[in-house]
Amino acid sequence: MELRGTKAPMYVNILKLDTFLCKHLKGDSFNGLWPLARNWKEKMDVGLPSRDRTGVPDFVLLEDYKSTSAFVENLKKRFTSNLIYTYIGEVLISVNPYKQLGIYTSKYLALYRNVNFYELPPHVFAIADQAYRSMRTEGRDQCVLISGESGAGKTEASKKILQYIAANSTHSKEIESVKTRLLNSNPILESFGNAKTNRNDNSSRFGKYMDIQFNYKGAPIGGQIINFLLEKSRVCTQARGNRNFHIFYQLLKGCDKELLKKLKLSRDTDSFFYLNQGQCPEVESLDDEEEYKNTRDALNVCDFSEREQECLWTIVSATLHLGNIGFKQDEQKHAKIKDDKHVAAVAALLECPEDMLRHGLVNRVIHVDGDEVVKPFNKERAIYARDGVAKGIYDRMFTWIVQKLNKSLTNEHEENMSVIGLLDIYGFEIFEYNSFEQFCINYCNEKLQQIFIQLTLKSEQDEYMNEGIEWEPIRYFNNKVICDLIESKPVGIISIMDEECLRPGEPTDETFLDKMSHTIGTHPHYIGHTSKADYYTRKTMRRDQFRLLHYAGEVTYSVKGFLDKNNDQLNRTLKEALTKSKNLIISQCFKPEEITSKKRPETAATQFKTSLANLMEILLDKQPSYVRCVKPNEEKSSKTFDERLVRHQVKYLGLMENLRVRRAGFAYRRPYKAFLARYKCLCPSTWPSYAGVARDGVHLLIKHLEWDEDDYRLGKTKLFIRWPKTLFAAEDALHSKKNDLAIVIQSHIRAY
Ligand code: AD9
Ligand code: MG
Repeated sequence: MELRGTKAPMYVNILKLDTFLCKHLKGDSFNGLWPLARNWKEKMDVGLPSRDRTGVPDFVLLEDYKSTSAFVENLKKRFTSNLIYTYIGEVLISVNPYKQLGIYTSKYLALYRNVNFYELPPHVFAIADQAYRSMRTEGRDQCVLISGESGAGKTEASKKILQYIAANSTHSKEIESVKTRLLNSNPILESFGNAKTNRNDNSSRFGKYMDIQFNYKGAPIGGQIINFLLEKSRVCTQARGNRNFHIFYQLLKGCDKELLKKLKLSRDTDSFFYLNQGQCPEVESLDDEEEYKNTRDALNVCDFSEREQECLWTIVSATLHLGNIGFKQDEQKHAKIKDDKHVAAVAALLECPEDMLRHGLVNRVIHVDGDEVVKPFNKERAIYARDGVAKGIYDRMFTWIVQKLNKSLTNEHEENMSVIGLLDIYGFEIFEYNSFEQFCINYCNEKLQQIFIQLTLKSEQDEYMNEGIEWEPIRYFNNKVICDLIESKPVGIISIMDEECLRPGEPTDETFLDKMSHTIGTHPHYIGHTSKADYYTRKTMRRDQFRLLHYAGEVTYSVKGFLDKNNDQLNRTLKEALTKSKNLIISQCFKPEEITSKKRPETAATQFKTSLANLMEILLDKQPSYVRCVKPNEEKSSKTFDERLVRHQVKYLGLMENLRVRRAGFAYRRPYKAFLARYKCLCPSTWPSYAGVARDGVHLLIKHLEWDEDDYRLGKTKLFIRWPKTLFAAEDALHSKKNDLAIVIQSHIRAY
């Protein structure tokens, strides 16, 4: 609205008018964006021809809302019209366009600022704006949960939300530095935690939850990141078409000659075993050399000192040298180190005792009655020990980086702050071969689905009940039963696995599988060899497999490696060598207490379970928004919409269930006071103010607007509107009213 800028002599009066308008028309029709909103709304009106081509922007408007085919068809229409966003009520569905659409520019950032949710086409910025405004106006912490399968666009969505918040939150010089750090934490984490996979050139191989903290003025003052379960096996092995974490290639391609020499490296990625297995040194969409510069810049912005950066490079380089340590085997099948050069390089780079490292790579030392007994490894176990060190140092370095970022993002001044959390976590995974990693990832998705159910489906029903609105309970599948199967004690899968890991004797993956069959073999969501599964099901499973009926579908896991991965133990001698390291980061990551402590460290699955339980507590405390990301095809193409693939995702994201509940109820609801404040000018009895109870005022207003009885319900504290179109009619009426008022203003101005 230009009025604020208008000069005296009308200044005082215009200001009065301005205040008058702001007070009585809390809204935004003067922001010059109305035509856009109007176009959008026209498209939403049932029966308009454009709807056939571009689909509906909110699934609640879908006539055949129970049909998955109609749902997928609508997504397809929108995808082919470059409309990648669609709502289910307030849940945003986003389909990866695999091309730049020009919808994240400063123009769009301004467009969505302070505009009510339903007034503009669906967009991830609308979600960000709503979260930000609810945090400010209602004073409630928010979180945005972003889910979807690998390559569906989760990380991009989380970056857009951060971009929106950085651009549209309060500004000041001091705040700018916080914003820059928040934005720069992303390239650092992506360099060390993302990798090229067959599904995504920039796949996040860790889960991430990030809190953005705000002061009472709504300015970002700090942040905190929690990382989950880095896929550390990638450090040592990559399937064909996959790469190791980006940082390895960035360092080799981008660092100067001097550093390269110091790190005893060559630029040839193929000369490193940890880099050449995927046979994919280059990725078209990635410029490793350029990214190295970006990573260094970001490290500088986030307060990583020169020395700390150097330590990071030595660890990355030591990891590569570890991978090149080969072993041979003598007649007694004892492993011998083949190439001393690389052991020496690792010891020199990590500044730890070479003899200890050498000894630990080929021997296990056990303590029997106070005596040390040395047991030589065979070649296979030596490789396992070597890979254990590589995974251990890389994984702990990653956690160290997160902690360092948290220090850089710590807000030291303010205590009373509000928070918006962003969760970007791996989606459900069903591969041909599923192992411990998929088990953890899918367990995580079960927990998130549970929270989704708890917070949306259930709270939706609860709200109707609390508001005293008649409501036919909707039946939905509660996946708690599967979460319990995995995590309950003492007969959940994790518990059984832990018990087997700790058991004296010779526990193996097979004994673990047997134990599961005995204890949970009859569970309705577990299928093992001795359970009562039908003949066909069992025939399709190998002896080393078990199957879980997840909410998203069946997944068959191979138990191979479960116990080792869960134990996650580094050979004691090697760990001791690392505790003696003079490398700044390694010495912080491997503390001597770890060796001396009698307490057994928690298993990987139990640690993961605890971190998920903490995450659930954090999320349950906040008001959630959802972005559900969908991948249109497996080819990373902007042209193909694979209906089968999308249908599958619609199913496992629980979108049909979500729509069913939303559609069974009311698309829109607002507290009486807020509703009246916005629309009171539409009724002579409530304008310019209404002295009575807000609920009665709204009732008068609705009567005046002649709404159909069935289109709304009056709850205890809120008005419920069944269809968005009812709301749009009110918005249109409001718009014409504001136009009339604008004319009045103009005439006031002229009169001066
Ligand atoms: V994974 O589980 O981390 O493997 P994500 O995070 O779901 O996965 P990501 O956000 O990385 O997927 O998106 C994959 C690629 O799709 C990006 O690198 C972009 O090239 C592309 N993409 C995703 N979203 C958009 C978008 N809104 N606009 C344009 C996009 N391209
Ligand atoms: Mg990602």
